[in-house]
Amino acid sequence: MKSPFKKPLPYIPSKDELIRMVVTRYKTTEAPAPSTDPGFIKLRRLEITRVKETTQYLIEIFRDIAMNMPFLDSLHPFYRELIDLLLDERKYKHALAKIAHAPTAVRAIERDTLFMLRIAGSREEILKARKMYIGRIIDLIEDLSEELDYLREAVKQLKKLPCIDPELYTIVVAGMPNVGKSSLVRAVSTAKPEVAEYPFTTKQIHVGHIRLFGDSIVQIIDTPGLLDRPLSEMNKIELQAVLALRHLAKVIIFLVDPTMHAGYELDRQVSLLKEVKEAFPSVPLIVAISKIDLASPEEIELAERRIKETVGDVPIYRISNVEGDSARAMIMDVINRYIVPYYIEKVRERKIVSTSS
Ligand SMILES: Nc1nc2c(ncn2[C@@H]2O[C@H](COP(=O)(O)OP(=O)(O)OP(=O)(O)O)[C@@H](O)[C@H]2O)c(=O)[nH]1
Ligand SMILES: [Mg+2]
Repeated sequence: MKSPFKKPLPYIPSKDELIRMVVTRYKTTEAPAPSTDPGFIKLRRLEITRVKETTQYLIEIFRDIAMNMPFLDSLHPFYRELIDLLLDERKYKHALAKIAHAPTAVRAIERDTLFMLRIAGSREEILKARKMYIGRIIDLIEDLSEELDYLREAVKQLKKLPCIDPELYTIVVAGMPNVGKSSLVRAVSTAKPEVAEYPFTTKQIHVGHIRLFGDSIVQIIDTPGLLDRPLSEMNKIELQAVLALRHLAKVIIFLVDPTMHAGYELDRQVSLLKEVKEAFPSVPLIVAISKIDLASPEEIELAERRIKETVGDVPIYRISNVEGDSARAMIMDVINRYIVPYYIEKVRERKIVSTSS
Protein backbone atom coordinates (compact mmCIF):
# COMPACT_ATOMS: atom_id res chain seq x y z
CA MET A 1 0.00 0.00 0.00
CA LYS A 2 1.20 3.53 -0.72
CA SER A 3 2.15 5.66 2.24
CA PRO A 4 0.81 9.14 2.93
CA PHE A 5 4.21 10.20 4.26
CA LYS A 6 7.04 11.68 2.23
CA LYS A 7 9.75 9.45 3.70
CA PRO A 8 9.63 5.74 4.52
CA LEU A 9 8.87 5.09 8.17
CA PRO A 10 11.97 4.09 10.16
CA TYR A 11 12.57 0.70 11.74
CA ILE A 12 12.25 0.96 15.52
CA PRO A 13 14.00 -1.74 17.53
CA SER A 14 12.77 -2.80 20.94
CA LYS A 15 14.92 -2.03 23.98
CA ASP A 16 16.34 -5.57 24.10
CA GLU A 17 16.99 -5.64 20.38
CA LEU A 18 18.77 -2.30 20.49
CA ILE A 19 20.95 -3.41 23.41
CA ARG A 20 21.88 -6.55 21.48
CA MET A 21 22.65 -4.54 18.35
CA VAL A 22 24.86 -2.11 20.23
CA VAL A 23 26.77 -4.75 22.23
CA THR A 24 27.35 -6.80 19.06
CA ARG A 25 28.58 -3.72 17.28
CA TYR A 26 30.96 -2.98 20.14
CA LYS A 27 32.35 -6.50 20.26
CA THR A 28 32.79 -6.91 16.52
CA THR A 29 34.54 -3.59 15.94
CA GLU A 30 38.21 -4.11 15.24
CA ALA A 31 41.15 -1.75 15.20
CA PRO A 32 44.13 -2.92 13.18
CA ALA A 33 47.37 -1.92 14.90
CA PRO A 34 51.07 -2.39 14.04
CA SER A 35 52.20 -5.75 15.39
CA THR A 36 55.05 -4.00 17.20
CA ASP A 37 52.63 -2.19 19.55
CA PRO A 38 52.72 -3.54 23.12
CA GLY A 39 49.47 -5.30 24.19
CA PHE A 40 48.37 -2.53 26.53
CA ILE A 41 48.62 0.18 23.83
CA LYS A 42 46.86 -2.12 21.35
CA LEU A 43 44.00 -2.70 23.78
CA ARG A 44 43.61 1.02 24.45
CA ARG A 45 43.53 1.73 20.70
CA LEU A 46 40.94 -1.01 20.18
CA GLU A 47 38.68 0.25 22.99
CA ILE A 48 38.88 3.87 21.79
CA THR A 49 37.85 2.78 18.28
CA ARG A 50 35.03 0.62 19.66
CA VAL A 51 33.68 3.44 21.81
CA LYS A 52 33.78 5.94 18.94
CA GLU A 53 32.17 3.61 16.40
CA THR A 54 29.51 2.28 18.73
CA THR A 55 28.63 5.81 19.79
CA GLN A 56 28.25 6.88 16.16
CA TYR A 57 26.22 3.77 15.35
CA LEU A 58 23.77 4.38 18.19
CA ILE A 59 23.46 8.08 17.42
CA GLU A 60 22.59 7.26 13.82
CA ILE A 61 19.83 4.90 14.96
CA PHE A 62 18.33 7.60 17.17
CA ARG A 63 18.66 10.22 14.42
CA ASP A 64 17.01 7.95 11.89
CA ILE A 65 14.03 7.60 14.19
CA ALA A 66 13.86 11.28 15.10
CA MET A 67 14.19 12.49 11.50
CA ASN A 68 12.05 9.92 9.72
CA MET A 69 8.99 9.62 11.93
CA PRO A 70 6.37 11.96 10.43
CA PHE A 71 6.64 15.53 11.66
CA LEU A 72 3.06 16.18 12.76
CA ASP A 73 3.16 19.96 12.39
CA SER A 74 3.83 19.68 8.67
CA LEU A 75 1.01 17.22 7.94
CA HIS A 76 -2.40 18.04 6.51
CA PRO A 77 -4.87 18.74 9.37
CA PHE A 78 -6.76 15.56 8.48
CA TYR A 79 -3.71 13.37 9.13
CA ARG A 80 -2.62 15.41 12.10
CA GLU A 81 -5.99 15.01 13.80
CA LEU A 82 -6.22 11.36 12.80
CA ILE A 83 -2.81 10.67 14.35
CA ASP A 84 -3.79 12.65 17.43
CA LEU A 85 -6.93 10.52 17.68
CA LEU A 86 -5.12 7.21 17.26
CA LEU A 87 -1.80 7.94 18.95
CA ASP A 88 -2.20 11.06 21.10
CA GLU A 89 -0.16 13.92 19.67
CA ARG A 90 1.32 14.93 23.04
CA LYS A 91 2.63 11.44 23.76
CA TYR A 92 3.96 11.09 20.22
CA LYS A 93 5.87 14.36 20.40
CA HIS A 94 7.19 13.59 23.87
CA ALA A 95 8.52 10.18 22.77
CA LEU A 96 10.20 11.64 19.70
CA ALA A 97 11.71 14.52 21.67
CA LYS A 98 13.23 12.08 24.13
CA ILE A 99 14.76 10.02 21.32
CA ALA A 100 15.99 13.18 19.59
CA HIS A 101 17.79 14.23 22.81
CA ALA A 102 19.40 10.84 23.39
CA PRO A 103 22.46 11.53 21.15
CA THR A 104 23.58 14.31 23.53
CA ALA A 105 23.61 11.85 26.42
CA VAL A 106 25.41 9.24 24.29
CA ARG A 107 28.08 11.82 23.44
CA ALA A 108 28.54 12.63 27.12
CA ILE A 109 29.09 8.94 27.91
CA GLU A 110 31.57 8.74 25.03
CA ARG A 111 33.45 11.79 26.30
CA ASP A 112 33.75 10.40 29.83
CA THR A 113 34.86 6.99 28.57
CA LEU A 114 37.46 8.38 26.18
CA PHE A 115 38.88 10.46 29.01
CA MET A 116 39.09 7.38 31.25
CA LEU A 117 40.73 5.37 28.46
CA ARG A 118 43.31 8.05 27.75
CA ILE A 119 44.42 8.34 31.37
CA ALA A 120 44.17 4.60 32.07
CA GLY A 121 47.47 3.28 33.40
CA SER A 122 46.73 -0.43 33.32
CA ARG A 123 44.83 -3.12 31.51
CA GLU A 124 42.38 -3.28 34.44
CA GLU A 125 41.60 0.41 34.14
CA ILE A 126 40.90 0.01 30.45
CA LEU A 127 38.54 -2.88 31.12
CA LYS A 128 36.86 -0.80 33.83
CA ALA A 129 36.28 2.03 31.29
CA ARG A 130 34.77 -0.48 28.84
CA LYS A 131 32.46 -1.85 31.52
CA MET A 132 31.38 1.63 32.49
CA TYR A 133 30.67 2.58 28.86
CA ILE A 134 28.55 -0.46 28.11
CA GLY A 135 26.75 -0.22 31.45
CA ARG A 136 25.84 3.44 30.96
CA ILE A 137 24.73 2.86 27.35
CA ILE A 138 22.50 -0.02 28.46
CA ASP A 139 21.01 2.16 31.23
CA LEU A 140 20.31 4.89 28.69
CA ILE A 141 18.57 2.47 26.32
CA GLU A 142 16.58 0.97 29.19
CA ASP A 143 15.43 4.44 30.11
CA LEU A 144 14.06 4.80 26.55
CA SER A 145 12.24 1.48 26.68
CA GLU A 146 8.74 2.97 26.97
CA GLU A 147 9.36 5.46 24.16
CA LEU A 148 10.74 2.76 21.85
CA ASP A 149 7.73 0.52 22.53
CA TYR A 150 5.34 3.40 21.97
CA LEU A 151 6.99 4.40 18.69
CA ARG A 152 7.09 0.77 17.48
CA GLU A 153 3.35 0.62 18.01
CA ALA A 154 2.95 4.04 16.38
CA VAL A 155 4.75 2.84 13.23
CA LYS A 156 2.38 -0.14 13.07
CA GLN A 157 -0.61 2.19 13.24
CA LEU A 158 0.87 4.69 10.79
CA LYS A 159 1.45 1.92 8.26
CA LYS A 160 -2.27 1.16 8.35
CA LEU A 161 -3.35 4.71 7.58
CA PRO A 162 -5.12 5.17 4.26
CA CYS A 163 -3.20 7.01 1.57
CA ILE A 164 -5.45 9.97 0.96
CA ASP A 165 -4.57 12.95 -1.18
CA PRO A 166 -6.27 15.85 0.60
CA GLU A 167 -5.96 17.94 -2.57
CA LEU A 168 -8.11 15.60 -4.69
CA TYR A 169 -11.84 16.03 -5.07
CA THR A 170 -13.33 13.79 -2.40
CA ILE A 171 -16.73 12.19 -1.91
CA VAL A 172 -17.28 10.98 1.65
CA VAL A 173 -19.82 8.20 2.22
CA ALA A 174 -21.40 8.34 5.67
CA GLY A 175 -24.33 6.93 7.59
CA MET A 176 -25.23 4.64 10.44
CA PRO A 177 -23.55 1.24 10.78
CA ASN A 178 -24.56 -1.57 8.42
CA VAL A 179 -26.50 0.59 5.97
CA GLY A 180 -24.35 -0.34 2.95
CA LYS A 181 -21.57 2.27 2.84
CA SER A 182 -18.74 -0.16 2.12
CA SER A 183 -20.89 -1.99 -0.42
CA LEU A 184 -21.47 1.28 -2.27
CA VAL A 185 -17.76 2.15 -2.30
CA ARG A 186 -16.96 -1.37 -3.55
CA ALA A 187 -19.58 -1.10 -6.28
CA VAL A 188 -18.39 2.20 -7.73
CA SER A 189 -14.63 2.46 -7.10
CA THR A 190 -11.30 0.67 -6.93
CA ALA A 191 -11.52 0.16 -3.15
CA LYS A 192 -12.60 -3.20 -1.82
CA PRO A 193 -13.42 -2.60 1.84
CA GLU A 194 -14.84 -5.44 3.88
CA VAL A 195 -18.62 -5.88 3.76
CA ALA A 196 -20.48 -7.87 6.42
CA GLU A 197 -23.92 -8.15 7.85
CA TYR A 198 -23.04 -6.79 11.27
CA PRO A 199 -22.55 -3.18 12.44
CA PHE A 200 -19.11 -1.56 12.78
CA THR A 201 -17.51 -3.84 10.21
CA THR A 202 -15.54 -0.87 8.95
CA LYS A 203 -13.16 0.29 11.67
CA GLN A 204 -11.06 2.71 9.72
CA ILE A 205 -11.27 4.93 6.70
CA HIS A 206 -10.81 3.32 3.28
CA VAL A 207 -10.19 5.19 0.10
CA GLY A 208 -11.15 4.24 -3.44
CA HIS A 209 -10.70 6.05 -6.73
CA ILE A 210 -13.03 6.75 -9.59
CA ARG A 211 -11.44 7.67 -12.89
CA LEU A 212 -13.02 10.59 -14.72
CA PHE A 213 -12.07 12.15 -18.05
CA GLY A 214 -8.35 12.23 -18.90
CA ASP A 215 -6.16 11.88 -15.84
CA SER A 216 -8.71 13.30 -13.43
CA ILE A 217 -9.45 11.13 -10.45
CA VAL A 218 -12.00 11.46 -7.71
CA GLN A 219 -11.51 9.95 -4.28
CA ILE A 220 -14.37 8.20 -2.58
CA ILE A 221 -14.01 7.53 1.11
CA ASP A 222 -15.72 4.77 3.03
CA THR A 223 -16.12 5.67 6.69
CA PRO A 224 -16.98 3.70 9.82
CA GLY A 225 -20.62 3.85 10.87
CA LEU A 226 -21.77 6.83 12.91
CA LEU A 227 -24.29 6.77 15.72
CA ASP A 228 -26.63 9.64 16.54
CA ARG A 229 -24.83 10.79 19.64
CA PRO A 230 -22.78 13.83 20.68
CA LEU A 231 -19.14 14.08 19.60
CA SER A 232 -18.03 13.80 23.21
CA GLU A 233 -19.57 10.32 23.43
CA MET A 234 -18.21 8.99 20.15
CA ASN A 235 -15.53 6.31 20.16
CA LYS A 236 -12.32 6.51 18.14
CA ILE A 237 -13.82 4.52 15.28
CA GLU A 238 -16.74 6.88 14.82
CA LEU A 239 -14.53 9.94 15.22
CA GLN A 240 -12.51 8.91 12.17
CA ALA A 241 -15.67 9.33 10.12
CA VAL A 242 -16.16 12.81 11.58
CA LEU A 243 -12.58 13.76 10.64
CA ALA A 244 -13.12 12.62 7.05
CA LEU A 245 -16.30 14.68 6.87
CA ARG A 246 -14.67 17.72 8.45
CA HIS A 247 -11.42 17.81 6.51
CA LEU A 248 -11.94 15.98 3.24
CA ALA A 249 -15.55 16.02 2.07
CA LYS A 250 -16.36 18.08 -1.02
CA VAL A 251 -19.62 16.14 -1.30
CA ILE A 252 -21.26 13.92 1.30
CA ILE A 253 -23.33 10.90 0.28
CA PHE A 254 -25.42 9.95 3.29
CA LEU A 255 -26.91 6.46 3.19
CA VAL A 256 -30.27 5.66 4.72
CA ASP A 257 -31.39 2.03 4.93
CA PRO A 258 -35.22 2.05 4.75
CA THR A 259 -35.47 -1.64 5.72
CA MET A 260 -34.88 -2.90 9.24
CA HIS A 261 -31.92 -4.94 8.01
CA ALA A 262 -29.33 -2.47 9.26
CA GLY A 263 -30.77 -2.71 12.76
CA TYR A 264 -31.29 1.05 13.13
CA GLU A 265 -34.70 2.69 13.00
CA LEU A 266 -35.50 5.14 10.26
CA ASP A 267 -36.02 7.99 12.72
CA ARG A 268 -32.57 7.55 14.23
CA GLN A 269 -30.98 7.51 10.78
CA VAL A 270 -32.84 10.66 9.75
CA SER A 271 -31.93 12.42 12.96
CA LEU A 272 -28.24 11.62 12.31
CA LEU A 273 -28.69 12.95 8.77
CA LYS A 274 -29.98 16.24 10.22
CA GLU A 275 -26.97 16.47 12.54
CA VAL A 276 -24.55 15.87 9.69
CA LYS A 277 -26.29 18.51 7.55
CA GLU A 278 -26.13 21.04 10.38
CA ALA A 279 -22.52 20.22 11.27
CA PHE A 280 -21.27 20.65 7.68
CA PRO A 281 -23.57 23.31 6.22
CA SER A 282 -21.25 24.31 3.38
CA VAL A 283 -20.71 20.81 1.96
CA PRO A 284 -23.26 19.61 -0.61
CA LEU A 285 -25.22 16.70 0.82
CA ILE A 286 -26.84 13.88 -1.11
CA VAL A 287 -29.01 11.20 0.38
CA ALA A 288 -29.02 7.66 -0.97
CA ILE A 289 -31.79 5.36 0.10
CA SER A 290 -30.03 2.00 0.01
CA LYS A 291 -31.08 -1.64 -0.37
CA ILE A 292 -34.05 -0.85 -2.63
CA ASP A 293 -33.88 -4.43 -3.88
CA LEU A 294 -34.98 -5.45 -0.39
CA ALA A 295 -37.18 -2.54 0.62
CA SER A 296 -40.91 -2.38 -0.04
CA PRO A 297 -42.30 0.63 -1.98
CA GLU A 298 -43.93 1.80 1.29
CA GLU A 299 -40.63 1.69 3.16
CA ILE A 300 -38.92 3.69 0.42
CA GLU A 301 -41.70 6.30 0.29
CA LEU A 302 -41.78 6.64 4.06
CA ALA A 303 -38.00 7.16 4.14
CA GLU A 304 -38.24 9.85 1.44
CA ARG A 305 -41.03 11.61 3.28
CA ARG A 306 -39.15 11.64 6.59
CA ILE A 307 -35.98 12.86 4.94
CA LYS A 308 -37.79 15.76 3.24
CA GLU A 309 -39.68 16.67 6.41
CA THR A 310 -36.47 16.72 8.44
CA VAL A 311 -33.82 18.23 6.19
CA GLY A 312 -35.88 19.89 3.48
CA ASP A 313 -34.85 19.91 -0.11
CA VAL A 314 -31.89 17.57 -0.67
CA PRO A 315 -31.22 15.38 -3.70
CA ILE A 316 -32.46 11.87 -2.89
CA TYR A 317 -31.44 8.78 -4.87
CA ARG A 318 -32.71 5.24 -4.60
CA ILE A 319 -29.93 2.72 -4.91
CA SER A 320 -29.12 -0.94 -4.65
CA ASN A 321 -25.54 -2.01 -4.15
CA VAL A 322 -26.39 -5.52 -5.22
CA GLU A 323 -27.85 -4.51 -8.53
CA GLY A 324 -25.07 -1.96 -8.97
CA ASP A 325 -26.46 0.12 -11.88
CA SER A 326 -28.46 2.49 -9.69
CA ALA A 327 -25.41 3.14 -7.51
CA ARG A 328 -23.25 3.86 -10.55
CA ALA A 329 -25.95 6.09 -12.05
CA MET A 330 -26.04 8.10 -8.82
CA ILE A 331 -22.25 8.54 -8.92
CA MET A 332 -22.41 9.69 -12.56
CA ASP A 333 -25.02 12.22 -11.55
CA VAL A 334 -22.87 13.45 -8.64
CA ILE A 335 -19.96 13.80 -11.04
CA ASN A 336 -22.01 15.82 -13.53
CA ARG A 337 -23.71 17.94 -10.92
CA TYR A 338 -20.80 18.76 -8.61
CA ILE A 339 -17.49 17.49 -9.82
CA VAL A 340 -17.46 18.65 -13.43
CA PRO A 341 -18.41 22.25 -12.43
CA TYR A 342 -15.71 22.09 -9.72
CA TYR A 343 -13.02 21.13 -12.24
CA ILE A 344 -14.20 23.73 -14.75
CA GLU A 345 -13.97 26.35 -12.02
CA LYS A 346 -10.43 25.16 -11.13
CA VAL A 347 -9.31 25.43 -14.75
CA ARG A 348 -10.84 28.92 -14.97
CA GLU A 349 -9.06 30.02 -11.77
CA ARG A 350 -5.77 28.70 -13.12
CA LYS A 351 -6.26 30.65 -16.35
CA ILE A 352 -7.02 33.84 -14.46
CA VAL A 353 -3.89 33.40 -12.32
CA SER A 354 -1.70 32.66 -15.33
CA THR A 355 -2.98 35.63 -17.38
CA SER A 356 -2.70 38.05 -14.46
CA SER A 357 0.86 37.06 -13.56
N1 LIG B 1 -29.82 -6.56 -0.45
C1 LIG B 1 -28.90 -5.62 -0.27
N2 LIG B 1 -27.99 -5.77 0.71
C2 LIG B 1 -27.07 -4.81 0.88
C3 LIG B 1 -27.03 -3.64 0.07
N3 LIG B 1 -26.00 -2.87 0.50
C4 LIG B 1 -25.43 -3.52 1.50
N4 LIG B 1 -26.06 -4.69 1.75
C5 LIG B 1 -25.77 -5.66 2.82
O1 LIG B 1 -25.86 -4.98 4.05
C6 LIG B 1 -24.86 -5.44 4.97
C7 LIG B 1 -24.00 -4.28 5.42
O2 LIG B 1 -23.28 -3.76 4.31
P1 LIG B 1 -21.93 -2.94 4.46
O3 LIG B 1 -21.60 -2.41 3.10
O4 LIG B 1 -20.90 -3.73 5.19
O5 LIG B 1 -22.46 -1.77 5.41
P2 LIG B 1 -21.63 -0.57 6.09
O6 LIG B 1 -22.53 0.62 6.11
O7 LIG B 1 -20.32 -0.41 5.42
O8 LIG B 1 -21.46 -1.16 7.56
P3 LIG B 1 -20.39 -0.72 8.70
O9 LIG B 1 -19.02 -0.78 8.11
O10 LIG B 1 -20.58 -1.76 9.74
O11 LIG B 1 -20.79 0.63 9.16
C8 LIG B 1 -24.07 -6.51 4.21
O12 LIG B 1 -24.60 -7.76 4.56
C9 LIG B 1 -24.35 -6.18 2.74
O13 LIG B 1 -24.26 -7.32 1.91
C10 LIG B 1 -27.99 -3.51 -0.96
O14 LIG B 1 -28.07 -2.53 -1.70
N5 LIG B 1 -28.91 -4.54 -1.05
MG1 LIG C 1 -18.45 -0.56 6.20
